Amino acid sequence: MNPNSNIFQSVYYRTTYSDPEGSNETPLIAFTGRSNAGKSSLISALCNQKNLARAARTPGKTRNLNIFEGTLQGNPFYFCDLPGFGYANLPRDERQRLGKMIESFFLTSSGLTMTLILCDSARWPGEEEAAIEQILLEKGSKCQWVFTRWDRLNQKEKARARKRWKEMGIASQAVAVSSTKGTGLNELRKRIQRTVEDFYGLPASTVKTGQEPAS
Ligand SMILES: Nc1nc2c(ncn2[C@@H]2O[C@H](COP(=O)(O)OP(=O)(O)O)[C@@H](O)[C@H]2O)c(=O)[nH]1
Ligand SMILES: [Mg+2]
Repeated sequence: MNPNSNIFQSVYYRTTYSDPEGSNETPLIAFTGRSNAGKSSLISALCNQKNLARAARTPGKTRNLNIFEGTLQGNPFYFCDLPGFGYANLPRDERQRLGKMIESFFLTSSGLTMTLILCDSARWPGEEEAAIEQILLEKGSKCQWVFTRWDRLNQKEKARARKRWKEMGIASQAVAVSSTKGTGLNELRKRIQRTVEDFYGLPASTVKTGQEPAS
């Protein structure tokens, strides 16, 4: 096997759901965060496919759940690109509809196995992110903090961000990523892969994921 191959290379766009329904037979990995947090870019970068989530890349345009499918040793898994919350330019009704949809997704989606909460590294997580984390904690569902656009921060800002994660008690689980530079992507791939392997009761993979660019 090519040592640089990655299971996410074969992920493809499957469908758009306007109504979040899940099946507990297939693990679903959700990507959530504010509009513009970098969800679509991260899905494309993780999968080494520049345009994978492009349809959903105009801010505020991802108003449905975009589902992507991949397989691990023949076992399917889904990625779900959720609509971004906090998009100020949307009409109130539409914002409320989206808020309800996201909440109902987290409350009812039965296949939900892991949720990546994306937050721009230049911001602190706010009420919305905390509310999602709370729902996941109550459900006992896995939560992964991802701090995006890490390439935009200088050393001082990076140190400040790391300090803040410690204060929040999430330092050990937070992963800083740059979809443009590739920072953190292998670490995240490993964590997602492990989660899918666990779901199917597979032994942990020994596939090499390659060198991580320095952060
Ligand atoms: N510098 C930098 N820009 C990024 C990165 N990830 C996303 N962006 C930019 O941030 C904007 C929002 O990204 P997008 O993936 O559409 O966010 P979404 O609304 O959460 O899906 C786009 O202009 C991206 O090009 C990153 O890692 N580094
Ligand atoms: Mg998007």
